[in-house]
Formats: sequence, structure tokens, C-alpha cells
Amino acid sequence: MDEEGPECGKPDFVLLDQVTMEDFMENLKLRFEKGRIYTYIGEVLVSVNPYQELPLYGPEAIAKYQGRELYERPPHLYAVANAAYGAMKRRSRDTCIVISGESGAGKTEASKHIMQYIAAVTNPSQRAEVDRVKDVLLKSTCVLEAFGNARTNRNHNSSRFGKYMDINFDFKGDPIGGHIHSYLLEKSRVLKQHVGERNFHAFYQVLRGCEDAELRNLHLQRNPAVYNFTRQGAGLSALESDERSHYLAVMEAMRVIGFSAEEVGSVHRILAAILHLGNIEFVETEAAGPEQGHLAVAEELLVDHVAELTATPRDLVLRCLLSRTVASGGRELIEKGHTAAEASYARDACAKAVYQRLFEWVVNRINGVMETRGRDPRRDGKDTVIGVLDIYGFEVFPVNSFEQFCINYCNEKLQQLFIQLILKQEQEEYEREGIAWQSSLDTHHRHHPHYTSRQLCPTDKTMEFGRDFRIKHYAGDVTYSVEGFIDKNRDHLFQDFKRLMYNSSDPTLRAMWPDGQQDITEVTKRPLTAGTLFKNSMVALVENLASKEPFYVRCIKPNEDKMAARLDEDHCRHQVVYLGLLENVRVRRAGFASRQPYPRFLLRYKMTCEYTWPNHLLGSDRAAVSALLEQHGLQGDVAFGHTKLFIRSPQTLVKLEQSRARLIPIIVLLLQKAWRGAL
Ligand code: AD9
Ligand code: MG
Repeated sequence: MDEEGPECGKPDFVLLDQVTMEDFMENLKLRFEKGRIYTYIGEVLVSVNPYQELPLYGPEAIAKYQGRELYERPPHLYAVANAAYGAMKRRSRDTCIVISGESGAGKTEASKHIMQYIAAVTNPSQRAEVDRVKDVLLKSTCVLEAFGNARTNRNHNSSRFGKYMDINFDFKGDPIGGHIHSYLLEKSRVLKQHVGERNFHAFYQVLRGCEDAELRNLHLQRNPAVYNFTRQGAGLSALESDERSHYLAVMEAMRVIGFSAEEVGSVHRILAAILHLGNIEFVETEAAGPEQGHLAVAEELLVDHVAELTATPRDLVLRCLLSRTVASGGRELIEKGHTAAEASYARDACAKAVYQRLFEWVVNRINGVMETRGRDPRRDGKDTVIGVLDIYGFEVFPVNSFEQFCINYCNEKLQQLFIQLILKQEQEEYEREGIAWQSSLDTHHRHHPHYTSRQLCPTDKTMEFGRDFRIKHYAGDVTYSVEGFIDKNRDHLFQDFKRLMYNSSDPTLRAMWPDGQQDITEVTKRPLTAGTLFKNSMVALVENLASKEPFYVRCIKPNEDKMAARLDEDHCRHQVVYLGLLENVRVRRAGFASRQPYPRFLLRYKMTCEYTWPNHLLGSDRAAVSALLEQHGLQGDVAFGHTKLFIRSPQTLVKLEQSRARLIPIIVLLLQKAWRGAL
């Protein structure tokens, strides 16, 4: 990647003449037009999705960033990955990279570039076990995307789950293991997709990608329009050839990771069973049999398929679809027939749950393969960790339900953490270095009401009485509809289905349902709701992130149409506001725009002062830095910490940079002369 000239705008928003929205947007736009999609705010990276392939990545670019300081090269994801890696390696600090931004802003792509960087710069001695771990890390993305991503109106490859991945490093700085946490898969998508959207990629990949013979064994037809669960986005499927090549890539990735052929076969059968399940309909009948009351399945062949594919007895599948077992008073069990509505609800709950368990199993299976092996902590020392968080962005749809509520809650927590960490980090650093500082961060929203509803605000016609409520999020107001909320929160699945799956003779499917072995009388206790489970997982996530040294990537989506080279100012401005980027710049500038350890500062600028070039004799690096600044007349704009120099205004840095740039050609010339002389 080439170096940047002034025509590319400011590489760090901290260098803006004034911190106004206009200046910020102007710089963002100018850089975007020049293909500079990355800009810093101090150590935070702002990234704008280019929606086109730019020549910014690959081995050559990686080499330019490897082992460099953040500010030495134009802003880049590789620089952030390198900084996180450097902090982890040199200081044995656990670090994390938090990637945020709205749907389609480029979070997942960013996380892939980070992983590629880490894979490229590690394991120079090519140890086989480390190579294996790297392969799994890289290939896991492809598999997780197949099962956890889907085409939405906002993003053709939208992650429908949150992902936090820890990579463990040994004392040499090589990856020796990893662990993926997944958060709240949007499983309602299995049943229902908005117009123009699709189900999870995996379904289409199997339909389009499997060989004819396998498809016959799965009793499937190629056409996704045949199945209720895959036909809703009719006419919007990807190119068949693309689907097939994705399918092949996922198969290859699963093979490399270590999924056995039997396991892959089970995965396909489970996907097929879900599709068949989705086509089952119920009819009220006079004589459907004594146990099933008056309900029957419209097309019994589908029950045969589900039973065969899940390796469960057909009559049990039928019974689970038409009735449920309940414990009535004490331990007496009775079978209660479903109404048609109850049966449809139970069928859907089953389809969702089977998919969710499949997804979780895939994640756990990958985790099993990435577990750190064969380490001796006494000999090898403590592992250090880099965590990469790629989690769904803030979402607002025409109708917002339980999923959006959880997703936005998550973003709220992460934003809080961002503010807290920025403040905390700055304050701690100033304290550590013995520098006085006044916080300027405004959290002024505190006194606004955050919750409203039609009951509280009877004149507000944008909400329906008794159905809607509105939350004032940091990123904007969102109106939620409570329809389906309680069901989704309760997330109920009849025990009969769990037991059915647990009793499957397919070991892979069976392993996904360990709770199916519980006795029905043991499970009458109310389980934790989906909302509570999610909240707990968010608290744990935030605690985990707060314990690490954080690096931030703030992604911006340039336009709503997925268009290359088009930056819609209003759209971006909104994101700049809710990501709190201006505040970020202000906080960074309110204190000190830049801070550098004395030796690093000298290394870069020592040629600009006669007392420090080529080496100084001033007793300490701090004294040398002081002499250098005095010679430039810049001593009034800095503070001297115990180990670092704090520079208040960006202009000081600019002056030093200019002076260095003027001298470099002369020094190169002198060195060449000296070199020739020596020869
Ligand atoms: V969501 O919250 O999962 O719906 P993301 O993850 O933020 O969203 P994603 O990384 O999937 O967005 O990016 C969306 C699309 O933008 C990608 O499929 C690419 O087509 C495009 N993209 C994103 N980043 C880059 C990039 N650095 N270079 C080129 C990019 N294209
Ligand atoms: Mg994503």
C-alpha cells in the first residue's frame, strides 16, 4: 500500500483543524473518494465499507504492517491487528478487538482480514500443530457463515448470530487453540423470512449443491420453491453455480476442520428433515385415531421422511406432532391431543430448535478441534489471548420484535463499554504517568425518559395501544411490537420432541439433545427465558471484554443500496452520531492527541536535533526528548510522563513530521556517501 499525501485528507480525525460534524464528514468523504476507507481516531479505527474489491489486502500489504507502529503506515485493519498482536506478545496482555457497526457495515469482512493477518504473521517455524490450528481458525468462518448467515435486505451475507472468538497464543506468539462463543442465533428465520430475504445459506447450499443421488436419499427436490421454509424469498436465490461452489467450499472446510463423512451426512439429513417438517400441515378429521383425537397430518409421506432422516420411529414422530404428554397431579402422565393451531406451533418450535441445536453442535464441534492440546503450563507459561468480537449491529426494521430487542440491548451494552473504556483507559494512563487531566465526555442523555408507550403517551399515534412500546436507544428510537414477544422469550418446546431426538439412532443427532433423557416429571420447573439467558450471556461478554486491553474497529455503511463508491452523507452522518465518533475525537483531543514512549519518540525524530543525532549523551531519553523539543520551540505543548511523552495538539506532531520529512532525503544521501566511502 502506498504512503498517503495531503490530498488524501487527514489519516487521523484527531488532526482535524476543528472537531465539527462538517469537518469530520468532509474528511471521511475525501478519504473515501481516494480509496482510503480507513481512518484513525487515536487507536480506534474507523472503516467505511467500499462495496468493491480494493487492492489493500494480501501478503504484500501484510508485510508492510508487520511489526510496525500504528502511525507509521496509512491507517489499516492490519495495523490494528498488529497492535493487538504486539501488545499481546510483547507485554503478555490479553487483548480484544471489538468490531461494531450496523448491518452491512463490514464487520465480518473486517474480522476475516484480522484473522488472515494473524495467520500470516505467526508460526515462522511452521510447527504442524500450529498450522493445524490456523487452518481450523480460517476455515471455521466459512462453515459458520453457511449455518449462521443469511441474505437479508440489508446484507446479502448477514450474520444472524453474534460471534466472539478467542485465539490462544503460546509464549512464542503462535496460535495454539481457540474458542468460539456464539450469541443468540436468529432462529425464527428458519420459519419465516421477510419479503426479499432468505433462510440460512445452508438450506440452499444442500438443495443446489448435493449430487443427485444424495438428494434422492434425502427425498429432496432441487428447487427451493418446493419448501415452505425456503420459498418465501421466491425468485431471490443466488446463482445456482454460486450456490454449488459455496456448497463445495463448505464441504472442503468441514473436511479440513475434521468433521467425519458420517457427521456431514447427519447434518444433511437434519437439514432435509427440517425442510420436510416445514411442509407438514394438519387437518381436522372425524376419525384420526384414538390417541390423536381429531387431528391428522395432511401428507403422511412427509412424516415418513422426517422419521427416516432423523432415525426415529415413525409412529413416535406422528404422536409428537399430534399430541403432547403432560404430567397431571403427582406423577401421572396423560397424553393430550393438540388442536391444529397447537400442532402447528409445536411443529415450528421443533423445526427452530432442531436447527438451533444443529448450529450449536457445529460451533461446539469446531471448538473441540481448536482446544489447546499437549501444553505443559509449567514449561510453556501462561497462554495469552486475542479475542475478536463480530456481533450484530444495531437494527431497526418497520416491525421490530424480540430479536431486535435483544440485538439492540447488546449494542447498548457494548456502547456503554466503549465509553467506559475510553474514559477509563485515558484516565488510567494519565494517572499512571502522573499527568493531570479533566474529562470532557458528556453523557447528557441521562435525564431523558428512555421508555414510552401509548399508555404513557396517549397522543402519540405512531404506536398502537397495548401493542407497541418505544425505547430511546443511544443510536435512535426504536418501536417494538410485543406480538410474539412472550412466546419467543419463553421459547417453549414440548419435552416429547426432545425425548424423540434423544432416542434417535443417529449418534450425531442424539448428541445434540442431551436434555431429552430427562423424565417429564423432572422438567416441569420453569426454565430460564431466552431473554434472561441472553442478558446473562451479555453480562459475561462485557466482563470478559473489560478484562482485556481493547482495540476498536468502528464500521460505517456508506449507503443503503450496497453500491460501490457511493457515500450517502446523511446515512453516514447518522452512524457517526450514534457510534459517538465525534465524542471520541473530542475525548482524544481534550487530553492529549498523542502519547509516545520516550525511546520510540527519539527513534522517529532524533535526526531533527543536533543534540540527539545520531545518539544523545544526555543521561536519559527523557532529557534528550526535552532538549529536542526545546530546539523546536515546542516544549510548551507537551507534558512529561514517567515513561511517555504526551503531546497536546496534533499540530506539534505535524511540525515534527514535516521537519523529519525534510531531513530524510539528506540523511539517506549522507548514509550512501558514507557507505561508498567505507567500500
Ligand atoms: V451484519 O451485521 O452481519 O448483517 P456486517 O458483518 O457488518 O453485516 P459484512 O462484513 O458481511 O457486513 O459486509 C457486507 C458486504 O460488504 C460484504 O459481503 C462485502 O460484499 C462488502 N464488504 C465489506 N467489507 C468490505 C471490504 N473491506 N472490501 C470489499 C467489503 N467489500
Ligand atoms: Mg456480519
